[in-house]
Amino acid sequence: MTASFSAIDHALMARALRLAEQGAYTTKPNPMVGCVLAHGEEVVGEGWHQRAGEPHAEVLALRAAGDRARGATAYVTLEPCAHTGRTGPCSEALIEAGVGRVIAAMRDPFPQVDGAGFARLQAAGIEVASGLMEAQARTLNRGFLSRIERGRPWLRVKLATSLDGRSALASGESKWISGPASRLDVQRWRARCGAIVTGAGTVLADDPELTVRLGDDTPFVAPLRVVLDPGLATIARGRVRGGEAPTLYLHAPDAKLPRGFAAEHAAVPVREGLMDLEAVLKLLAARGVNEIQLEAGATLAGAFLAGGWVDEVLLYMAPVLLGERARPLFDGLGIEAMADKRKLELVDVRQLGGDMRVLLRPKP
Ligand code: AOF
Ligand code: ZN
Repeated sequence: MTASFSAIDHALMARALRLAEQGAYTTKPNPMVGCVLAHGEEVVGEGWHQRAGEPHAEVLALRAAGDRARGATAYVTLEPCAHTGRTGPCSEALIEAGVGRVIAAMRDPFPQVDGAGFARLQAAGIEVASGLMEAQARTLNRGFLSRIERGRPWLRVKLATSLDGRSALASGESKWISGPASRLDVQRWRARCGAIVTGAGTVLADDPELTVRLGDDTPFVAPLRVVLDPGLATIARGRVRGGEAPTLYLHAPDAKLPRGFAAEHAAVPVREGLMDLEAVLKLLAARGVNEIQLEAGATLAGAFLAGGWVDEVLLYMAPVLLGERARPLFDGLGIEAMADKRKLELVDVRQLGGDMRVLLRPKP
């Protein structure tokens, strides 16, 4: 189904991808999807999926195009759906509107679609091609794809570090290493994710609220706050219990639940004093979490990294020195020889205020 694509095709798919991205804070647990309808270079309708339960991108683009959808090419960042979920099948809507051709960036691995949308379009005599700007589309929806294809959310670790690679003083004090521009940027990454995960140690040391505060009225769907607290040591304290977002406590099976404990909670197996991180990830995927942002100390961040669960590292490096007694970024990596060093790949580097932001992906 891969075809050769023209420069116009590329430009219009790029436009559809930019539209899709507008749903970054609101489509969860659904993927971000954009759609452009065009005759040649002339765009006659466009749309993007805004919220789960609301119309899909194609439907909005078809509405905008009206009669001009007939004979148009539809550029969609994900295979049009074939199922009747919270909304009707988009492949059917495209057929009814009489579009002439459908170009998708990628197939939708969602089990109820997974090629069935393409098949339906082709059965109706519509020319279908897929694979245009697929890498970009996969990057955009890395959270959704991770949940559907791997059964676990995409895991991003957010860290603030000094120039000498330290994340907190020996006392645990860490406020503030990075500057205001970095801290606002963190809020945008929080708004994207389905869950912000932290540990009991961070709740006790930093008392974070773990809500999204964008500083304006940009709409977002609040991420679930998750506290990994084997012994439920923090349930009676912490700002994480306040604010406008749900909180989930994950604890050891033998943890004692205090009488009248009202917060949502679930037991997760514990091995050698540490929670089974794979079980944590599975549990969150089952709840529809596409992207996790881990905001925790060196112990938990190190455990996730050592376990091979980290997909992305979002690092804010401030030009300050905290000295040799301060804490590292990741504990427990057990590196003794150069041959054991952990390698990461640079994805993006930029300056934010007086800090440097580095996005990295661990190498397998
Ligand atoms: C599309 N266009 O814009 C989106 C699609 O619960 P529903 O009915 O909204 O269905 C959600 C599923 O539909 C989601 O998991 C994904 O497979 C697909 N999303 N499909 O044709 C869209 N957002
Ligand atoms: Zn659809």
